[in-house]
Amino acid sequence: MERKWWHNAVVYQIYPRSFCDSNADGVGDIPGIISKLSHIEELGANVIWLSPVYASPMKDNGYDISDYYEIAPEYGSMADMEELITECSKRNIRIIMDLVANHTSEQHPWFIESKSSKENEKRDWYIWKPAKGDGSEPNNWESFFTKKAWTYDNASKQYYLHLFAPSQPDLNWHNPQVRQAIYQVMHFWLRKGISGFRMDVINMIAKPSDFPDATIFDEGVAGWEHWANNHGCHQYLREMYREVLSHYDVLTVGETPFTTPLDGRYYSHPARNELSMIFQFDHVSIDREEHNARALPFSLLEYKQVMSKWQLALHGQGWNSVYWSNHDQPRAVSRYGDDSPRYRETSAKMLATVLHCMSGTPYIYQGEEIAMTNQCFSDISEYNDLMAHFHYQKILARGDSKQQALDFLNRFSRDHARCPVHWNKHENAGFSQGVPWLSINPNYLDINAETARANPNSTFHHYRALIALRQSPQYGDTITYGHYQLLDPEDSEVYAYLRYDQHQCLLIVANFTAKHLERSYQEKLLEVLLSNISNTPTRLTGLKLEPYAALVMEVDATR
Ligand code: TEU
Ligand code: CA
Repeated sequence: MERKWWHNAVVYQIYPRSFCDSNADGVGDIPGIISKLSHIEELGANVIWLSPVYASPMKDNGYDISDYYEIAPEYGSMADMEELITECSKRNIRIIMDLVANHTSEQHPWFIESKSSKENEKRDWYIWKPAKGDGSEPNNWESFFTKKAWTYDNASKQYYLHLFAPSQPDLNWHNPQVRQAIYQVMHFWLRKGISGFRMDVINMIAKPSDFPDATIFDEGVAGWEHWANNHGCHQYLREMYREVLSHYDVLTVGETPFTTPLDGRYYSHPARNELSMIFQFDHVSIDREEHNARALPFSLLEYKQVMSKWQLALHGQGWNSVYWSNHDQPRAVSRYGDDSPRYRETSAKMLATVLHCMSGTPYIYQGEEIAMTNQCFSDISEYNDLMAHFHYQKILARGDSKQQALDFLNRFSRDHARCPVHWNKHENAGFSQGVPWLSINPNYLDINAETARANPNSTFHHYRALIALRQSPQYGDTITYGHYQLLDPEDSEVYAYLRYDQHQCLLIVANFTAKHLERSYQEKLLEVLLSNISNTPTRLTGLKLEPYAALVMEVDATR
C-alpha cells in the first residue's frame, strides 16, 4: 500500500466551545486554542480535528452552519483562524476541519431562500415533499433528535426532511448545484492551508429518489436502511474526490454510523478514491441501544470481537480509525474503565494502550489524555444537549421514571464530553474567567492538565509514550502496518493481541477488571516496551496482571 502521511498520524479532537476561553464570555474560542497549542505539541499529536467553528446559531453547537465562509463571532475572526493555521504549522501540527454538509442550519441563506416559495430557484436545494393524502408526513422516517424526520411548512404547504433537528434541514445532494456549492467551500478552506476534513454523517447524504417507508424498526433511527450508505453516496464521494480532494494531500475521515466492514472498505480502499478512513460505530453501540435510549452491560468479549473484525477486514483493504471517545460519547474512563480515584489513571492508561497499539489512525478527544470523567447531574435542566432532552422525553414516554431517565443520561449524555477542559487548579479549572457555558466538573482540583503534565506517571505521559512508540523508527511500522491477531477470544477479562511483521512481534495484554489475574502466553518475552504498572515481568508464563494492568511487550513468536 502506498504510504500516506496520515497513516501514522495521531489526531487530537478539539471541541472549541469547551476547550479554552480567552475573553471571559464563558465560551471557548480560537485564541484560547492558540494559547494551548503547546499542550498538544507536548503530547505529540500531529493533527487537530477542529469541531465546527463556522457561523452558526449553535442549536447543535455548530453542527448547524449558517455560513460556511465565516467564523462564528463567539469563536473569533477569520484572522484568528488564519493565525491558528499558521501557529499549528510552526509546530508541525496539521488541522482538519469539520465539514457538516448533510444539512445546514435553518438560518442558512440557502434554506431561507428555499423556504421562501415553491418557485424559488433554491427550492430544490433541500428536500421538500407534499403531504400524503391524509395530510401526514411523506414517509415514516424518524430523526436522530425528534420523533419524525419531516417538519411541515405552513406557508408553502410542504414538508422538509431533517435527519437531525428541525433546525438542521437536509441538503438535497441529488442537485448538482448543491454539490458544487459544497465543493467550493472545501476548496476555500483547503486553500487556506488546512489538511483535510472530518465529514459529519457523510454516509447519509444520498437519499433514494422514491423515499420509501422504513421497514426496519428498533435497530436504529427508522429509515436508516434507505439513507445510510446508499450507493449514491459512493458516487458523490468519488465526484468530490475528482473535483476537490485529488488536488490536495489530505486526510479525510467520514463519520459513518450504520456501517459494516464491507462498507468501510468501499469508503476507504485507496483504489476507490473516496475517503482516507471512516469512523465506525460498532464498538460504541455495545453498551446501549442509543436510539431506544436503553443501557446494556458492556461486554469485553463483544468489544474484542468487534475491534478484531474491523482490524482484520480493513488490513490492506482500506484504513481504520480507532477511537474511544469524541464529543458525542461519554468519557472513556467512566464508561469502559474505572473512574474512582483508586483506578482512574491506571484504567485510563490501560484503555489508551489497547487502542494506541492497534492499526489505523488513533483519535484522542480533548481531556481524554488527562483521564477526565463524566459529570453527573441531578436534574434535566442541567443538561444542555438537545439530544439529552430528546432521550429524556423518550424514556419518560415509555413509562420509566425521571430517575431512570437521569440514570441513562448520567451514563451516556453527550454533555459529559462537552464539559469544559480542566487546565489547572484555578477558578473554573482555568477554562474561563467568566461563567462557563456548561458546568465545570468539581473534580478539577485533582484532574487537570497542569497537574498531569507535572507528574511523570500521569495518564498524559502515558499517552505521550504511546504516541512516541507509534512514531518511533523501531516499532512505528509494526504498529502502523503490521498484522493483527487476537489471542484468547473467549477470555472475558483480558484483551490480548499480537501485532507483527516480518521483523518483529509485539504482544499487548490488558486487564479490563479490578481483579488480580494471572495469564500465560506461549511467546517468549524479549522486552517490556511500555506498561502502566511498576513491576516489570520477566516471563509470560504465570504473568501476573494487577487491576487494569496493560503491557506492550516485544516477544519472540517463533515457536
Ligand atoms: O453525529 C451524528 C450522529 O449519528 C449522532 O447523532 C450520534 O448518533 C450521536 O451523537 C452519538 O451519540 C454528528 C455529530 O457528531 C453530532 O455532534 C451532531 O449533532 C450530528 O452529527 C448532527 O450534525
Ligand atoms: Ca470566549
